[in-house]
Amino acid sequence: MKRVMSGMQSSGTLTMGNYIGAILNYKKLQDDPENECFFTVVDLHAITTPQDPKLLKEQTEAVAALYFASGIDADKSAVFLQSHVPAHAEMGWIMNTLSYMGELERMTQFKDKSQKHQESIPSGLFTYPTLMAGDMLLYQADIVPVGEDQKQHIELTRDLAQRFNQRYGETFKIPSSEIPEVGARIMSLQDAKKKMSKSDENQGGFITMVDEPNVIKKKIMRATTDSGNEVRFDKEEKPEISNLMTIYSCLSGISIKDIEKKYDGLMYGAFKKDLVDVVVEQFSPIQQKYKEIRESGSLYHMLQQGAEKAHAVADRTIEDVKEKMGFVLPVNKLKK
Ligand code: ATP
Ligand code: LTN
Repeated sequence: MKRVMSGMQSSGTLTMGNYIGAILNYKKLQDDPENECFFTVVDLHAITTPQDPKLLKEQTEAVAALYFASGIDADKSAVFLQSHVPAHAEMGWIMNTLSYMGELERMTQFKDKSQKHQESIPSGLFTYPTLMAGDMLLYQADIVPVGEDQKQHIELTRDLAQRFNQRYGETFKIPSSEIPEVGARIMSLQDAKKKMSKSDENQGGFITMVDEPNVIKKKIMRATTDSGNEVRFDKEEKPEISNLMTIYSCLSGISIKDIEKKYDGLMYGAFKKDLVDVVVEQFSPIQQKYKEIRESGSLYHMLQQGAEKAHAVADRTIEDVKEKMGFVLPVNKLKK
């Protein structure tokens, strides 16, 4: 059996970038009976940037419901909230003490995100990768499905795991990232130099998984393109249309080459109109299921089921880690 572990922040509503870059792989990995999967909503990570309490609650429930609506199955996988398993915070602290300032300073996500908070950078943004390392290591993950932007964090996790193993004896599996070949970095619809991100202030830059068809249409038709009209994949010269072609390909299963053939001689307008249909067709059934889940009142129970599975693994790891580090264990945890 292989362990699979991943998470998404409840810092906004999931975008098509999250869906293409991560959820599609979650599903593929879940459907392999050789894998045991843990998928979490990382609400403790979400608060590394300021969150309104009411919004955080709503977004956390929405992200969890979207996992299920996308086909992540509560019986096959453990789906849970990070804050329901306190070992995450504990392991995050331990990883924090194991890490060096220099290696955290090199993280590109920290460099990007801290720019938005010039005057007072939240220290949680700086130590974010150590909390994330704890997430993976608690479950002894073999495979971590993520988008391209998280690769550096997983490399750091591997270093921290090796450091721990060397200092305290063999404890952690060394996790590997699984990044899709196509769609690992979906770009903003308004600025092809920026990653599509759910916390972007420019709403036109992203499409969420719960956007209505008319909103999807507006955002795609207004997406920036170059001044030409040839539907041709060229990331350097034509980054905007290439991004839209990537989205089309990932959601329809049609290869980039075949998309080029299909739209040979046609203009951007015709391509964009079809892309609207492709996106709406993909998200409509998910949105229908999402509504049913939100209305059924079963979400909290499904998350409880996930938390129990997560606890069983995470609590064992944290005890082992603490014992190896020389912590005095409470009397009811002492081995007979
Ligand atoms: P935030 O804007 O709050 O930083 P985000 O939209 O970048 O959030 P995360 O919760 O940080 O999303 O990421 C969840 C998962 O989705 C990660 O595996 C991440 O790599 C992937 N992901 C996020 N954005 C994209 C994107 N534009 N293209 C492909 N994958 C993405
Ligand atoms: N940092 C990740 C979210 C995340 C994660 C994880 C992903 C937190 N913990 C563990 C994989 C495994 C992000 O996407 N920004």
